[in-house]
Amino acid sequence: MIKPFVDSTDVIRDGAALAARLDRDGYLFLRGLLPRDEIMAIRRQLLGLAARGGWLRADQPLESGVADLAKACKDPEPGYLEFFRPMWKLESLHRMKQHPNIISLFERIFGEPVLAHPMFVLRNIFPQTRSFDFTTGSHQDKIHIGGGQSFACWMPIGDCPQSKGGLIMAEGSHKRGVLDFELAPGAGGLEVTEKFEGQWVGADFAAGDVVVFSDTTVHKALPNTSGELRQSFDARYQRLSDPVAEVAVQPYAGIMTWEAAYADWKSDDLKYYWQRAGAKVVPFDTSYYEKRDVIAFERAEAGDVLARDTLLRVVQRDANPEKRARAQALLDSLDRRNAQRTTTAA
Ligand SMILES: O=C(O)CCC(=O)C(=O)O
Repeated sequence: MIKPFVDSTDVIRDGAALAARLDRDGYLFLRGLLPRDEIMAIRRQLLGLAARGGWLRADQPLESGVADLAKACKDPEPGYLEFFRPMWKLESLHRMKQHPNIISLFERIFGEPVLAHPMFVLRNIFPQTRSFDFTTGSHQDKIHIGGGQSFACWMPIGDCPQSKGGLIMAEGSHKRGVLDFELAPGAGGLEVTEKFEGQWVGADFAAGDVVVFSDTTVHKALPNTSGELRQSFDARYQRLSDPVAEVAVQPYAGIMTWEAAYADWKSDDLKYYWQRAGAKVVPFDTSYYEKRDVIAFERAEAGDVLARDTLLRVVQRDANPEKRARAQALLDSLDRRNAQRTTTAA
């Protein structure tokens, strides 16, 4: 059962009340933090780019965002990244991440200057079908974000009823550090396996509504059963005085360089802003990924396709060339086994 989020919109100007709720529940739900028309303008841009990838039904109006299920794909598949890159570069998205309404919200919560992480995630989640499911499992962001304490701000790009696969939170689950995990099929590729506290809470989101949550709050997405592409945005914020991990000041998942990201931008004010702000960049704690990769290599050796997305991530993102080569070899062998199975079955 999913209970409604506690709505904190009524205390939005009160930094102490916001900080107290965030500490108590591990999240804050805020209606209309961002202007609806700004979100809808970005939605139109993103849908136009999704249509170029053939991701949307050509016989339906573009604004409906109805997905072409035959084209379902997911991060980090190369076919997904090809059409995702032009989306991630959009100046409007990077500007939205620094929206004064978000920055001033965190300034009130922290009572000190804020760093918006340069890295953010844009999601295009195709509807769940019998053969396709990319629903994000229960996880904590700390593993992927590293650094000091950070907080995510998640928002759908457009309206997002629960049936479209919004994010839900395990209330009060943030107090016990990083919990044990396993590989999982959805976005992020991991799922908490250790028992955690907390009632699941959520809401139907309207464009402009956001949920803010801590890097140890357990959260997950609901399945997208709507027939539409669920597009959403999640960025992280922290105290400028805290350390920020290297990975959080790089473009998402190494998909391009900053030079490439900035190539078509009209203004310069947001380029390399964290360097001028004096962000304290520290190495990324890779220990959780090391543990993930041991599990993935073992599973891949046993022929388990669940390891596939982790192997792809290692191939695309790991700094160690030997590890990348091992992941590539295991990926090839998994794909060969799979092809043989399909031929035998046919
Ligand atoms: O949008 C999703 O499905 C996952 C988002 C998420 O887990 C996050 O923002 O940390």
